[in-house]
Amino acid sequence: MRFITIGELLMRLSPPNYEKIRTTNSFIVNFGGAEANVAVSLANLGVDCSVFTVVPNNDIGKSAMRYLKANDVHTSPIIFAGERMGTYYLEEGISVRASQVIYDRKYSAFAEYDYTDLDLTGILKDYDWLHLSGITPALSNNCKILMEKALVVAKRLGMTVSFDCNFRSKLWGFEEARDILSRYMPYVDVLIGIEPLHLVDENGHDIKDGMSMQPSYEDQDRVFQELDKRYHFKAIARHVRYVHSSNSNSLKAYLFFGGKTYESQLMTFNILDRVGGGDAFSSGLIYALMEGMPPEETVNFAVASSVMKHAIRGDTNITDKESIMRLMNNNSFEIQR
Ligand code: KDG
Repeated sequence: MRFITIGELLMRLSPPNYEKIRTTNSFIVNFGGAEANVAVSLANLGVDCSVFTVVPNNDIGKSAMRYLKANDVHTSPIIFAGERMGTYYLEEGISVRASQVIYDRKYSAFAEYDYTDLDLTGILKDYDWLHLSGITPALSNNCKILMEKALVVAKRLGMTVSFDCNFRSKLWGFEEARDILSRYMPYVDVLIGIEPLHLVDENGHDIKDGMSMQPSYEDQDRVFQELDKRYHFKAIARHVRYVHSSNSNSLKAYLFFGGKTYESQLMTFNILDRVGGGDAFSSGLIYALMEGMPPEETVNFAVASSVMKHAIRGDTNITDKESIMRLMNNNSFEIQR
């Protein structure tokens, strides 16, 4: 399986030792971007991965390329153009203090590029799997055009398309996101996350009504079944977080596969760096689906992959399959179902 993702690669700047952005004198450089995070994690699991993005042709763009190459991600589809590398600042939270993200990505090379004449068929034709996320269309009208083209081309080429809704309230409003992302669903095979999708039944009622952020198995199953009736996904998955403090969470996930909903074990863990936990869930899920793991194992592998990321500094799950398996099989975690 050859995997490619399309999305903005971001430079991350974070003060050391839980210092505040306001008072620090130095920043640690990492690279992130939700879609690239998935590619880097998958490449570390041994999958053949490429990223399509646009970065400026300067030393910042080159440093970002070095990061991808160092993680065995192919960079050949990447375009060098524009002026600005999308950047974000991360102030890590601790104890009672929440973390803080400040985006500095407006007018970035990726957001500003004109994709109208881009030969996406030429770029995607050699790949089997395309991963996209709801962050890209939030960035600019050019990026909305890119998303629509990518979905249509991927379907025409018979690729498997995974899509992580990844709603970012700092980038766009809930209603715009809901309307645009809902239109993508007929092109998606593997859906990750269900917010902010618009899911109404024949009577115009939202099928998510009454469903809490921490749903019961029955509620989750009902929504997955309804979603599947409409779009016939290959798989639908979401993870559910239980926050205990800034530095301690529990995580579990639900997977809909072959007409049935599976619930993972609940894993409780301490947090070193929470950023990219959702992307590590996606990479674990995609990897398990590519490998043809049974659904019970797939959902547990995806959760363990995300849990592992929380113990790694930076946005990506730089780890191997054996470490995730070992974590997944550690019986000290509470089994829910
Ligand atoms: O999911 C992790 C991402 O949030 C991080 O890498 C930055 O891509 C990013 C974003 O748009 O928030």
